[in-house]
Amino acid sequence: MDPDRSATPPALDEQPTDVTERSKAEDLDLDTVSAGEQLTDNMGHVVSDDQNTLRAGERGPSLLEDFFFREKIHHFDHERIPERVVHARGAGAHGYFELTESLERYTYARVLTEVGKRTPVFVRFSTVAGFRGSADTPRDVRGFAVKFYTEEGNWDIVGNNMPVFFIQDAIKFPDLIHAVKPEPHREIPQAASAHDTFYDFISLTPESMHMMMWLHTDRSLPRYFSTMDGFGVHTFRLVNAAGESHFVKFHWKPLLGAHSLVWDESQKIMGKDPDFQRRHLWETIDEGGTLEWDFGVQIFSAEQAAEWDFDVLDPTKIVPEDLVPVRRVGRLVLNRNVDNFFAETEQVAFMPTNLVPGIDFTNDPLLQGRTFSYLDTQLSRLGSPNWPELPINRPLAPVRNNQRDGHMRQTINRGRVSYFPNGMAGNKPDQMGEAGFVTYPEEVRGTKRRVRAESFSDHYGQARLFWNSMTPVEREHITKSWAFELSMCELREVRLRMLEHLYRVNEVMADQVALALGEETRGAQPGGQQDSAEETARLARATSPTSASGGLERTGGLSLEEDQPHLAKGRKVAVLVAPGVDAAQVAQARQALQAAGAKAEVVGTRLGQIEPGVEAKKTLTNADSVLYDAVLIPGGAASAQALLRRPEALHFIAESYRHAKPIAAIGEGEGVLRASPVAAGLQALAGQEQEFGILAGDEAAQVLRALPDAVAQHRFWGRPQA
Ligand code: HDD
Repeated sequence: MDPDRSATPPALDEQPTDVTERSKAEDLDLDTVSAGEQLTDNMGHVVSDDQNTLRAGERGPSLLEDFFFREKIHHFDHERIPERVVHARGAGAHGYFELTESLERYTYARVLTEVGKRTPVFVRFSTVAGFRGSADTPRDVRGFAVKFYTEEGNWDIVGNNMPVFFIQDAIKFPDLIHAVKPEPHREIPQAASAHDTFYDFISLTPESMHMMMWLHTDRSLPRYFSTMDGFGVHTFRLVNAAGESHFVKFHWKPLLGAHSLVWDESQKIMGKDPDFQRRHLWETIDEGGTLEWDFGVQIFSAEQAAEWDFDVLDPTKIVPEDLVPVRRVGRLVLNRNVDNFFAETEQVAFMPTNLVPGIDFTNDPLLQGRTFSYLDTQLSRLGSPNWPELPINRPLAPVRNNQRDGHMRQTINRGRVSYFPNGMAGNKPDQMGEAGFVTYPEEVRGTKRRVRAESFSDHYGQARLFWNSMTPVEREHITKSWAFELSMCELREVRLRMLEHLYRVNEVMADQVALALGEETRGAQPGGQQDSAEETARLARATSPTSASGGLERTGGLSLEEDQPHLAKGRKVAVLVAPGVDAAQVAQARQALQAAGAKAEVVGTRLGQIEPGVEAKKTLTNADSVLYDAVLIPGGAASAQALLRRPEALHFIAESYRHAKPIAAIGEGEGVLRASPVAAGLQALAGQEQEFGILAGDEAAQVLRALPDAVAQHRFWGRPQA
């Protein structure tokens, strides 16, 4: 406890039930300490010398009685815990959830009925396959886990940034994860699905095909945490005060829209800044900003679900938004960084079994299996059944039960009674019947069998629906991603098995991949010119009939290119400068971007003050275009000359161009742009530059007026490559 605060933890019965936005922060404060003046050991003894062991004689042996030494080394020797078996790499932040529309008609959960109430939350984002020390931006699914500290106990939505999953039954989860993790004989490759064991498994698991289509879009390469969707994945159940049940799918829709990296960029970021996304999360909040999502629900009845040609209990299926639109009923705001990564982000434990009254499970066999795994894993990760007492995990709702003892027990339970029924404590704490969590009384009948329901058997229909709902650019990215990943598989038999599946999803896509793999095509893709405009147009036209889609051929809500909000907020623009740069233009750029919620970062030919008011905290040596959303080259003859002499500056521009990012140049800065390797591309664009995100001119005001909109646009596809 922080000596400055001198707070005393309340006895459990007195813990606050009036949950407010601030209350989790106050709760954590009870265990938060700041560095003090005097160094002590863990027993409170003030330390005289922490840098020299106690020894017999200046050059003699160390003494066993040196309890300061032993304690320090003992603690160090044990300061690692097992990383999460999946989702090991992640970052998190605190914030709140605010309901904007009551769902009283469907549920009696207070968190979903009390409009305007701010419930504290902790959110952790993660990759799945990589180890804890891996990078932020591999091609992978992202975890999106939200813990609501509600007054009725903790509620966790342990979701992903994709709405479906690879497998239909939890018993296959260890197989899936063993296949995707580094291969066991040589522990290669790290944080990558592009290898034999993964595709060996996937090629023999056709139920994964819909999820695999998602994995091969840029959705598996989110730009920032703040530009990715979140999904509860499973169909859950809402129950209202009258005991009526509805099904529900949970969604998180980012205010900034869902926007992604491109594959080449994401690979480079893994080297240039492996902490890219967690840094952006930290810096955004540290600078007073927020990350925000709308909370959406798709609510439907069992009768509606019975009409559809797919099973809503099958986690490899979405409920298309064109069948049931997403209703936005709340918002999630992240606004506070952790004080300590290990104590909070590493020790936080999410469980799909953390539900509150009015929200319930369904019989989705993946969800059913998850009800075991998350409780179980915390024991090996956190080491004791008392892990719910950890500050980040403990609820704000009071905890009163007869559980006692165990490693690292913190709570001091008064009294003689730790059993029920009891006469000595008046049968307290009592079971509350209908006032407690009551399971929805679903009628269930059946014969015990190890089977997969027939209604789960369509594995390609929604994969096709997904392909049909993509734009030409997205189709091109999907095809290239398949070509890359399968080309990394050394075993031809694995590649061929995968191609068979791709042909069942879409023939044009499969032919393109077959071409890239040097295999026979099947006529859907004549010519073999992968990148030609003709092929792109053909890809755009290609659709295939679907099934398991509620009769839809395509649906909204799947594309990253259509119907996404476009805001410049949270974006970072590199301003390339050298001595002699026009400082007024740099100031103007900073202002224009700030007004749109974006940031200008000066990247200099060297560190430090370049001109009055222009300080470079980044340089051409330690920064790179992949870390920015756009680039600006301001005027100033000497600056432009110096930039032209630096190959890194020209590479910066060329790569921004290739990754379809906005490029702006003012005055002499335009000369740098036109002399860079993109010159030929720019010539081909003559007259259409602005349409393709190239803003160049002598008028600073004019260029800078257009820049925030171009930054918001995110990417300008289809530029001619030089
Ligand atoms: Fe899981 C962690 C999401 C299926 C077993 N899972 C974990 C995390 C997320 C998900 C976001 C990280 C939580 C955190 O930040 O601490 N998992 C999902 C989703 C799934 C899913 C969306 C399918 C819809 N998971 C799933 C299955 C099993 C597990 C079928 C086991 C049968 N997941 C685990 C786990 C983890 C975990 C081993 C590792 C660390 C942890 O739980 O706390 O128990």
